[in-house]
Amino acid sequence: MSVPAVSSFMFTPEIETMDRATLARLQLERLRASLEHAYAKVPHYRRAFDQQGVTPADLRHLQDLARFPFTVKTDLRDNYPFGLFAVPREQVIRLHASSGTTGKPTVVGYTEDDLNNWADLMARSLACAGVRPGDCMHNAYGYGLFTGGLGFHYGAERLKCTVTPISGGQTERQIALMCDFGATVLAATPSYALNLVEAAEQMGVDLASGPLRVGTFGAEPWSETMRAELDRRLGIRACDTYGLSEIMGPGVAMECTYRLGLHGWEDQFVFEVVDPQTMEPVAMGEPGELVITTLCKQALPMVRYRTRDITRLIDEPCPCGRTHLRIMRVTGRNDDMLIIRGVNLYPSQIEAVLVGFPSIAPHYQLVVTRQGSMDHLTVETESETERDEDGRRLLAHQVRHHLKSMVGVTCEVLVRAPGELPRSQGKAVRVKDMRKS
Ligand code: DLL
Repeated sequence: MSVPAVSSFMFTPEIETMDRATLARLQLERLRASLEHAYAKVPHYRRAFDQQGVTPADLRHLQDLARFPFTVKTDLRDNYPFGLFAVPREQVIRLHASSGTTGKPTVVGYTEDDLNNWADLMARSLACAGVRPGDCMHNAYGYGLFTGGLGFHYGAERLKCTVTPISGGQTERQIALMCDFGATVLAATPSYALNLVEAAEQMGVDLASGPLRVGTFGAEPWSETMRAELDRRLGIRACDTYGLSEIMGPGVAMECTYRLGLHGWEDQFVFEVVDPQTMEPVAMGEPGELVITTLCKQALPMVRYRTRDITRLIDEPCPCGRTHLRIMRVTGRNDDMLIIRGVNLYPSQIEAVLVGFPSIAPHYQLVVTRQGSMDHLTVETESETERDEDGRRLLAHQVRHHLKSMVGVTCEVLVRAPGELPRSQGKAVRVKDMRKS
């Protein structure tokens, strides 16, 4: 097999603090092998490279990657289920899939080396966030076709943590087990972590006074205000973790305890940020769409995958000493951006205003409708304690004003009674777009 297996590691200063020139040489060598592997084994890549008039031999410098074609989600769908695999199906020992809201799911596969490598990367990511061997991890990411549960599971085992494979749901039971087992690490989506905190408080359990120390939250956008809320109510340091199934799952990038952006593991991936309109690379530090190329994936190499995630890259040194580029917190996806009366808006901007607003519970859903030729936004949120309808109307009025002045958007606000909005069991559904129906 042309793509090398990567040796086992946990905390790897020789990789994570490698000087950038050596890192670039390693990337170039691995990128060549990965492009050759994709070109030789995947008809889709051969066709796409040929159409663009490039072959792997054209990659002389890392910058030459910009000459290669992008890969998009529909390429996976068009080649459903296994058409993008670069190894015979018999060598693929695990499948995951994401539930497409429309059409076919996207299927991803892993060889034994891929799984080994993923567990190593997850162990490294967890260590980066301050998790240590001997920690007790309560893993509330969903197990199954979603990559979150098993990704964190094998990474934590590799780091020699004790793992509770609880998955999502049965929230009250989860709290009892967290207390009984003395969980020190919580792995969950931030919206489910919030659901857990709230349920614990209702049960009279103060998780903040227990042994919980680290939160590794990701799989959906979340604001700094939400982070402060989770830190306080859980008594932890919450770190952001980023990944996507097409690239591997979780373990693509992770915050260190300084929390100044997520270290993107550049020995495994090449990160680019492009202008989503022109598709040209943007300058370092400028926002745009994140594009990722895998360097070591055997079963499913990905060349310039358009993530749709909006972020920026930072190449300044981090106080932790890691030299890998930092991916700034993903604020939203291209396709999640709402345009309401000419204002561009991500749900996480609304979240930042609602979380921490006095008397408002940090739960919300955005409903977009069309009224005539205008898009209309209704923000549904919840009062923490107010059951009286007039009281909630007054609160809605205040929230509406605050949103107008902070985000610049005119919208309707409905404040529901405590407990009325649906709670997240995994990834929260923040936007209900009724314009298409
Ligand atoms: O969400 C993998 C994952 C699991 C990441 C557990 C972190 C923790 P997908 O289901 O394929 O994979 O969804 C990937 O989720 O393109 C982003 O839009 C979003 N996303 C993931 N992590 C973050 C994050 C997993 N930290 C899609 N912040 C990505 C914002 C995130 N958005």
